Amino acid sequence: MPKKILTLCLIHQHPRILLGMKKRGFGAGRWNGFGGKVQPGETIEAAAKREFLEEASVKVGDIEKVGILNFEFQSNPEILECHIFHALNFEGEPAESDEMKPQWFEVSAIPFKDMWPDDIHWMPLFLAGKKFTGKFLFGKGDTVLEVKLTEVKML
Ligand code: 6OG
Repeated sequence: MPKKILTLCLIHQHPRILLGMKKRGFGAGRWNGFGGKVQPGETIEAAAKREFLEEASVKVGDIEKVGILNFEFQSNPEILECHIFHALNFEGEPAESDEMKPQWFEVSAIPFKDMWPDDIHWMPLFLAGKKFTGKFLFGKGDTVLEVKLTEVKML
């Protein structure tokens, strides 16, 4: 089964969280964290930082891996292995790029209906500072057919 490694990095400074509206490509029209594909020869952490800088002009400092989620699609044999990070500090003012339009949200007003439908499952763990692994199976129209989510102590 082919596998693609992706990063997803979020800044959560309670009570706010930085999300970006994806303007093009996979997941366009949805709010999400920042990230993308890991390039050959690059560590996953380096990819997470590079993508944040490219997409929002934000230089993240310390990042902590908080989740690994496998996304599977009925219509596609390729598995997306998404490494989720919490950025603990950053430099720079979030700015719009060709790919993302960043915006701060109150955590009580996260726009789940305009996000990937897996987010509502794992975001409570993320916001509570928990670590997790899991698997989501998506069917037609990106409906979630199967959810496996486990809290873990270490990643
Ligand atoms: P590019 O391939 O455009 O980066 N991503 C997902 N994020 C969530 N929350 N749910 C999903 O469910 C996702 N699938 C992919 C990973 C794609 C970006 O979108 C994230 C990357 O940050 C299926 O470079």
